[in-house]
Amino acid sequence: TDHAPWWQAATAYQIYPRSFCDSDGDGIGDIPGIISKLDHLADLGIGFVWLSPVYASPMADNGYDISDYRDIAPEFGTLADMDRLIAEAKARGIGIVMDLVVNHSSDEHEWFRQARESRDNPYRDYYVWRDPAPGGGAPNDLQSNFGGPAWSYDERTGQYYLHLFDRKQPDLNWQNPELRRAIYDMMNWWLDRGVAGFRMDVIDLIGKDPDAGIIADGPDLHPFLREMHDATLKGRDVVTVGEAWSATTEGALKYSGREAGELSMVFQFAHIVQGWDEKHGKWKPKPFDLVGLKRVLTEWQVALAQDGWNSLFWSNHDLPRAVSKYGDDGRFRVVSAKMLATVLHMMKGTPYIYQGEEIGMTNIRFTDISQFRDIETLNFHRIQTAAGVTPGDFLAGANSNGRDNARTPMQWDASDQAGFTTGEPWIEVNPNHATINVAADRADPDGIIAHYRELAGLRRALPVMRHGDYTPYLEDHPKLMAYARRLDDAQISVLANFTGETVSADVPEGLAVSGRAISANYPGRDALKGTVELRPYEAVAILAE
Ligand code: TEU
Repeated sequence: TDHAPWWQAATAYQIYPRSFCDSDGDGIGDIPGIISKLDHLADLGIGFVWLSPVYASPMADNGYDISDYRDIAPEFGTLADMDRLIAEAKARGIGIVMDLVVNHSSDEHEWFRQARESRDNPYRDYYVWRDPAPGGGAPNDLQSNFGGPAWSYDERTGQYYLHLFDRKQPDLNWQNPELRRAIYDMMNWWLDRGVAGFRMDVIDLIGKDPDAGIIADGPDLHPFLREMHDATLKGRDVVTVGEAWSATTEGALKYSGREAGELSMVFQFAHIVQGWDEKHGKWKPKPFDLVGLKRVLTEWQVALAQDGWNSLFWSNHDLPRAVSKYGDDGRFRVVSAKMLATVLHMMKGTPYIYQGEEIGMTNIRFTDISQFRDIETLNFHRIQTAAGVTPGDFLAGANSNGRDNARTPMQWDASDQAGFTTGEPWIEVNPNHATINVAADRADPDGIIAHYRELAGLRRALPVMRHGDYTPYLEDHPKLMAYARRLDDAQISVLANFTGETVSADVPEGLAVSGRAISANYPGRDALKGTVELRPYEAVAILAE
């Protein structure tokens, strides 16, 4: 554990730049705004920031559609601003991890402009083109993740191009070695500029074989990632995290195993997807099932115990707010936000805080489709209401699981637009910013920020928190989550109540401990033994003494 990489001791923080802090009043967050808030992150004890895309982009998908990988979108700033962000963050001990979106580009990228000119353009093969099916129409029935066919017809050259997301996000053709070389060169260009690593967007899709209908986990995925590693990451002390919705525990080891030579870790989504409806996916809310959630979390903790490394997260820019999904965003908002933090950060892995989670920001309740901005939500609204879903039902689903929940502006203070902008924000500020905001939480020594700061400090200080093994208890209990971490003689026992009721339970042998509460959301508990009464959303982590 002495030689463990730095990112195993780090707490990460995700910034969605569009919604973080606007320095110039245009209603859109920007890089100078981020720089002005670096002290907030340093105070939280953040080790690295995952910065969602800031590259040049027509913003069809808020930057996940890149038109120039070596430039910054004007609404976010300039390359000089980016260099300043990297330097100012570094001065505070914080690394900046860029979002690498290379499964697809924007259709406004120079490569695609060239590619669609003619079938023999040198860039044609940077993208995936196919003839129409023999009887006409799309080459096959692959569907886009944003709804509708994954193929769009391009008049000028009479072929279809593949887009697994919006039609403005054409898939890059990883089978082309020149394209791969161009991406590796670009990655090195950013690494040489001082970025601390990459978060790799939908990286599990790059090895696809669309003719065989294979999209995720294609045959060339791991060979490509090893090649990328050799060409870019090797020998550099950086952190990489691949977004992999398809990852199983076995698959995760292929990416992050010590012999794999690919990535530091992946974002796995099994714990998220277990909460989705089998048939209708995320658009149909399903009652919260703690036993199911624990089963998945435990499976991942156990599978990556000896090798590989977990990422730990409740939320990101594509997901609902943690406290609304897994806690209580009303009466027990503050205690339940702390409970979720303790339970997640005490597990083995690198924890990611999504902006606003550190103050317990909640989902927003929109009443009309016109309030939504997200391309995925708007596309599915069109498709599902045309297929007979009532507007009311769709709204309920979007309010529960839609991506805009995570994208309402960061709530800095109680002023008009929450201190996010002096102008008109690109998406509405949650009206609850009058009470839920950074200034108010900071003013409370017992606030949620203080709780997260403490967890980040414990992670740096305690080897058992970083490297201890994980043993679950009370696995079938529908209201409580319990586990112990052990390393040599050290032990941490964690017990948490996921309900707003008082729950009493007999502490199982093994979990029982007395010592010191190192992370807790109620005072006065420094032992777990016999029968305990857990208060609403109570969580405690006790370090054995
Ligand atoms: O998301 C991957 C992805 O598959 C999403 O469509 C996801 O399934 C959905 O939003 C879950 O609710 C990544 C980025 O994180 C997302 O913001 C981008 O829109 C997408 O890739 C395309 O780049």
